[in-house]
Amino acid sequence: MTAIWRNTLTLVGATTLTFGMAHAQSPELSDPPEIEGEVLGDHGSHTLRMGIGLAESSPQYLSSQYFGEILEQRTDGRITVSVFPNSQLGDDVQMLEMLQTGTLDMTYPSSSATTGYVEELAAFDLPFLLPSREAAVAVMESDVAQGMLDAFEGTGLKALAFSENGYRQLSNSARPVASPDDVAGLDVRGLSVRTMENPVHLAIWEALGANPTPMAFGELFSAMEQGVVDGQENPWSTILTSNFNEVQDYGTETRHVYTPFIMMLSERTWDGMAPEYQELVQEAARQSAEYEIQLSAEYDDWSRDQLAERGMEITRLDDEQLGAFQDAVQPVYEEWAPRIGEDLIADIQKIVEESSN
Ligand code: KDG
Repeated sequence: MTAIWRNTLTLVGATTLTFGMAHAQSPELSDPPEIEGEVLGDHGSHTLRMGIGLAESSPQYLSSQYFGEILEQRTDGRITVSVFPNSQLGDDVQMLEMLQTGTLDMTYPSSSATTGYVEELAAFDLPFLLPSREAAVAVMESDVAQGMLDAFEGTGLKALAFSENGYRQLSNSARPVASPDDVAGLDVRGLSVRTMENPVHLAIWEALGANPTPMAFGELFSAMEQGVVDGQENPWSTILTSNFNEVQDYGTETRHVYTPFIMMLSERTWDGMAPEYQELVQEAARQSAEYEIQLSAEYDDWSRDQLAERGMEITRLDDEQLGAFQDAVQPVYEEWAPRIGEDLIADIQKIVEESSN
């Protein structure tokens, strides 16, 4: 199995020809950690189908393959995982519903798509709350975050682990953006920006003067291609691995929100597994989440530079410019902090502070 996995990485790491120019498809990626631990006894067979929105070259897909490798190796092939990329099986919201009804085993949404189940998760949608990846990881590893995962109990969803979607950046097809005024367009109309189906994200883009449109990720490429929306916001790695640069000329490093992913299993599937298998699935989810965060970090700045090489005009903001975005989104805190919970936000801010000491 390890050999197959390494082949996959080699393929992903290979270069292909795009418009006559050679572009690397991925940065130098760390190998997945060795799979350790004994092979478990026979508790029946499970084929887990997992749907995700992102592409085969994404850290999410690669680490989900590793998750499958762990399960396969530790059960002598009795548990296998098939990962369906590119929203083939639906978007985050639909796939969560499929997990509840038991028509799909697994999905791996942004936390932002799950706030209808566990409201506290909307804390992660607050703009500029998590200033560094280290701080974000400290929060995701905290008891506060574990409490959010536990709160899914009874929803039909088993939340296994947090990992990294990442810092979201603005891209658009209309103009370079270096300020909220560029988003709002003083002499021209404001940018229409696709957001995830999440009210805090809508509030952010309204505060910035855009015309936000919630939309499923799987519909986004063609919506941008057809000019239904001017832009969107996602981590650089998603913009690159989903080829958004083919329809988006401008990128701005706004880092306005750090979004986690949550690996999810249908509670029905979970309940149908022997306790020993449940423990293994939980452990494999944590191991693959750690690997996903590592891959995502390796992809992040590299993806931005690749996008620039492929012709996207990238605007990086200095402190003053970033400050203008931070000031403009203050109304989001005023509206949402009391609803999400001031105490919860204070707890998260404390973890952030401690992580930078
Ligand atoms: O697999 C995850 C994707 O479906 C989605 O969460 C990506 O951040 C995302 C978005 O903007 O919808």
